[in-house]
Amino acid sequence: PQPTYLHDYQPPAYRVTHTELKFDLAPSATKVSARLQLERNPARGEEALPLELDGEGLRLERIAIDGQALNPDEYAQGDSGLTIHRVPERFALETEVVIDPAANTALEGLYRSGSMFCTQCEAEGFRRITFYPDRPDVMATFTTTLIGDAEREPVLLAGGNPVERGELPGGRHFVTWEDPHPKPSYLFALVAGDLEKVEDRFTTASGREVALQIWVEEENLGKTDHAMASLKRAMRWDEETYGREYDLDLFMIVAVNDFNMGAMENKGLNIFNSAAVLTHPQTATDAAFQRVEGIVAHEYFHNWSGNRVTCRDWFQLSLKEGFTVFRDQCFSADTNSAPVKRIEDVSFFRTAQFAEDAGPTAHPVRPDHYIEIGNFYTLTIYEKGAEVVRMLRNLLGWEAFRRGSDLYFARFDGQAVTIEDFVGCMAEVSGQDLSQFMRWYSQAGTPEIDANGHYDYAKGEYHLTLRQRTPATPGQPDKQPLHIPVRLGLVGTKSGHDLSLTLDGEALGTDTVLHLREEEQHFVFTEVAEAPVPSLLRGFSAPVKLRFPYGREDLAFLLANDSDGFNRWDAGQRLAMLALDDLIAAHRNGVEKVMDPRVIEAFRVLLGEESDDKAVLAEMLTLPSEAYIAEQQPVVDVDAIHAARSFVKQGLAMALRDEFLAIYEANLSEAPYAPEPEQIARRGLKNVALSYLMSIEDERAIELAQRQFEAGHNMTDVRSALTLLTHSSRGDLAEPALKAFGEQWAHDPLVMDQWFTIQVTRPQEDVLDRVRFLMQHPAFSLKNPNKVRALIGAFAGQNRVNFHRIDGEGYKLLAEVVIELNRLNPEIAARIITPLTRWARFDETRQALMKAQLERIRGEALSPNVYEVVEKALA
Ligand code: HT7
Ligand code: ZN
Repeated sequence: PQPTYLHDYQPPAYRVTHTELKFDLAPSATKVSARLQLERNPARGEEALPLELDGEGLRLERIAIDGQALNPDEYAQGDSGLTIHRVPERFALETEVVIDPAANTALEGLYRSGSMFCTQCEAEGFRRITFYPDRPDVMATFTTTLIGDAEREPVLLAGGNPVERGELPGGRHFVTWEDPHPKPSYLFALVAGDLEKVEDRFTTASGREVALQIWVEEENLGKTDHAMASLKRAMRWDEETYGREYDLDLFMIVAVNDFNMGAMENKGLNIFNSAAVLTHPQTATDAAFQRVEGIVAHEYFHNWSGNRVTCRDWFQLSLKEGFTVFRDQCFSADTNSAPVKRIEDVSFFRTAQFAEDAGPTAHPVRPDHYIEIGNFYTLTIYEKGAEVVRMLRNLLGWEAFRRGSDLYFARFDGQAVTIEDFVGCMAEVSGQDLSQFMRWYSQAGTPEIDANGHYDYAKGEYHLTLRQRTPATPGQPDKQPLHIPVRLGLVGTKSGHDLSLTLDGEALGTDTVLHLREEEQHFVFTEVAEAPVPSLLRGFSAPVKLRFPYGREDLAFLLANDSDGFNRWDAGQRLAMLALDDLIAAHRNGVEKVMDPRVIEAFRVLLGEESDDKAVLAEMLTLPSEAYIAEQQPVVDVDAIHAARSFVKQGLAMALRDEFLAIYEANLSEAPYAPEPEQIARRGLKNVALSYLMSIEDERAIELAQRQFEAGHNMTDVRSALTLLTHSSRGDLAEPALKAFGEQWAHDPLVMDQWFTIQVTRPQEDVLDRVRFLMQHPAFSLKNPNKVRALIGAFAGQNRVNFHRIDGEGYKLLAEVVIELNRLNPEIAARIITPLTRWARFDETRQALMKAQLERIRGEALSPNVYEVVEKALA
């Protein structure tokens, strides 16, 4: 497969002004009739160019221009599309093709999910439906007629408004939909099946009535309340925060069980992975409730940031995804606990995106080439893209940022544009020079800042030096300095308060943003009344690694005194990391491990605090994950990391048993379940305390966990308890609970996903046999992406000690799955392989074992998706 390059971009030779589609639905032979109104694009000059259409796996039955069937010598058909050698300046192209949705296991284009028909067209799925210029800069209005069996597919949905429906002979019926907003093909969608709807209404700020519908299979009718409430909150928030109103009379969400990602923002007809929309207190955890709220909002926000203003080409993917993730993060922060949301987002980012940036598939927020665009729906495009937008917000301030956003939507409404267009609006409204800032989009890798500071007692000055450097990434050996906003405060060691900041004679308050532009910069704060500890990169003001030679006392001080909630948490993480580093070294050297009393004392203080933010406290009590610890090690030693982290957890549990118990008991509640911040925080804190107590298999803790499991009050508590029982060393605790849970929920696929994950993330050594055993379970299927993620993804991504077994059996299992999935669902195969691509981070023995499995995969006939990833991993 050949790469596509950004620098080769050319506008389309022909535009489509209107698209008319007719689907005669049948599982193995759906007939798709298309009538495209086309015209030459003056942007490509006067010359009459051939018409190139994308198309894959289509059986062409008819092709005509302006009603005249084409002769075979007037066009050429290949594996990836069709070329018509000569066409008029303006014309109607008619095609009829036959496709096989039942055989479509890749879940791109039109496919079957159970007995439903549904589509996924982003990024390049539409070409599996009909011949079309399947690129985001071709935008057309759509009229879609769906014909289905009146009994099997009583519901026929597409984007826009329904304009006609009727009966047809042979028990068939049809519905015609019209979408008045020009859209690219990737936003096309249809769903057909036996579905039920839950309906609500929303009145927009300007007084328009919008019907809101969530379509589900009948058994899921009781699981839509939270998604509907989230949708309405998101609609209001986007009006109030960004001045954006919804623009159709109808907004539909459909839940499907087989879906490659979380959800899809198709115009007027969002299609959701059922895991991203269905919730019920008995079946979904607090985390799932929050995830649903975030994803519903994300897809809704795309209606403006993505649909009304879309991407010129797929290199600009972060234009819509980075901006929309930033918007959904802010929405969730406003709706729930803002500091906790930031802590959760950053701890995920620093673990997973930093690892991507340091691995063989590292790429810029705007890549300059790809083989398979499906491989670029990454943490870099989404999450780092959001961090880049957040930096813009921080550099400009909210008001100017909002004006920039207004300008962007007004100027480019109905257009397909570039990242320059977006940043250009921000520069225009603020008058700031953002040219150096643009490097964030073109340069891959995680910048590292080395900070150093000292206090000059005699002069009352604090001197801070910042040095930046971005390590080389594949294809980018040399990096340029970036424009980095470093937010900071100086916390007085005597007063424990933020000190006033004066820089170059200017008074800046107690919290400011430094603009780091050079490789090295010195800042001298004057009139600093007492010796401070610097609180750097507050709120994670830039997606960088910041090093500062903090002592343990400094960190304990910041943990107790920093006014920035995020940095207080971060100081606790840094303190724990110092202790963990020592223990990892001790484990490696076979030296006895000793618990650092300063960590115990810091935790004792936290546990004794009358914290009014229980959610933040729960985060502060959570040790850095094994994955995060691994990120900090030059060579990852999975066993030492696991041993060190368990040792710290057990040490804290032993030293602070009574405090954890008191926290657990103080946060028990009999209140009916609600996914509200205050309740979520209590449950989170209670379950963190229980996890410490269970780490030492304390008899009282076992009793509490069993009672919590059996009480079955809500899935958050049940899942926490079941996980702790299952992950304990006591088979007599695990097996009866797993059995009871498995039997109780055998009918619910989303709960069974949790049952799989809990089992395959056990630390016990025999877990690999269990993974293989569960792969044969009737509820498991390699064709269902949720099942693959719940079982294989969780094992390879979350069970680090067992996936990285020194006999290589974990790697072998993953390779077997990748080889099978490469045939069934290349997009999922190319994602699930990720842990193997990180071989360079491990010891030589594991490196060899992992590379051997990558070579084994390379020996297969590979899809472009897996080929691209494997080639990069072995380069
Ligand atoms: N924009 C959507 C992307 C998406 C997708 C991409 C590739 C393959 C399948 C997919 N399903 C959805 C999701 C989003 O970011 O909102
Ligand atoms: Zn998105």
